[in-house]
Amino acid sequence: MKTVYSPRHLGHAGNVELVPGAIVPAFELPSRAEIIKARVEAVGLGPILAPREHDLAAAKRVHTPDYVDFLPTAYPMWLDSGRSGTAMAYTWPTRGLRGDVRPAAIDALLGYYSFDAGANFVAGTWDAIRSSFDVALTAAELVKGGERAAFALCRPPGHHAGSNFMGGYCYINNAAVAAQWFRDQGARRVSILDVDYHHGNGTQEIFYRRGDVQVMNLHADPMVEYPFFLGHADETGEGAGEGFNQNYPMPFGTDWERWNAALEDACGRIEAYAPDVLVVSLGVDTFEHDPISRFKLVTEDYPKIGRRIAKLGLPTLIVMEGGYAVDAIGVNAVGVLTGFEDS
Ligand code: OKP
Ligand code: ZN
Repeated sequence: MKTVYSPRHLGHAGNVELVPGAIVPAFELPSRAEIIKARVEAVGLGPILAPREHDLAAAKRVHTPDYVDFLPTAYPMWLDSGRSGTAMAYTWPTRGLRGDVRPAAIDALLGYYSFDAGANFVAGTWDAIRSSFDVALTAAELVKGGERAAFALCRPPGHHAGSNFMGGYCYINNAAVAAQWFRDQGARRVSILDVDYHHGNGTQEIFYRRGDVQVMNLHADPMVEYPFFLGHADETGEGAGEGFNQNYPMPFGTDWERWNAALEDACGRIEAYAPDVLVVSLGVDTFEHDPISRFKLVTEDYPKIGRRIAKLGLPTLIVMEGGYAVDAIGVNAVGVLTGFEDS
């Protein structure tokens, strides 16, 4: 399997995030992608390719143009306003406020275009976002060109980013952009399987009213886990999308047996949908030792995920999302890929 990777993610570094009661170094670290890349090399998964540059028009097929255009301006605006360090939102147009008036100040725009304080900017953030987008589309081209599968080693991740909002370390929704790109290239139906520990609220929002992209999401119950406000089992799509969104919220402590039952059900629905291509949002924060998550998958489980996905027999684009147990992230993420290759 070919991997697409860019070192331009490295500039997205030194970020901070809010945890209850404190501001701490962000868990979403540059070393995550470096360790996965090193593991791809160590196991000899296949060649590692640099991305080709793609027009941002492909991002504007799933995000609003004003949102995409905001992203490269965010940090320059932050600097122009006399600040340095990390640009972070602190105010949001929630219920009772005007969400229909785009404000002028960067302080307000950060909140206008986000649902939490988790998508922050430093000097290299836009370049990393841009490279992550290019990585996803370059890997998608490999699959379109006939590869059985390709691995987009995206950083930053994307699945919390919706049509006009960022959040949860995510800015451009790489998996959604790729799914739409496959549609635009002639795929009739595309399935997205999101196995990250957190609900892919952005992906769900983007495709919720569409029947041409099926979205399956396995994640911790949003009653008790981030992103909290979406990802319940009764969210099954709307209008033309009715029946094409499926959520599998699971309790803290979920182990392989329970998680695998959800995976089996999701795979059955994908088989019934019979898509032309599959996009996997691959998070390995389901790992027992993940520092911000509470599932109990073990290292030996990850190749099993890859084997089950391979059994679908579909052209498959695997897009990197979360996973914060940095010491194990390479073995776990690449374990999914070698499991796929072995079957
Ligand atoms: C991104 B992905 C406060 C807790 C918020 C956000 C987690 C984002 C996960 N610091 N945590 O789905 O792995
Ligand atoms: Zn996650």
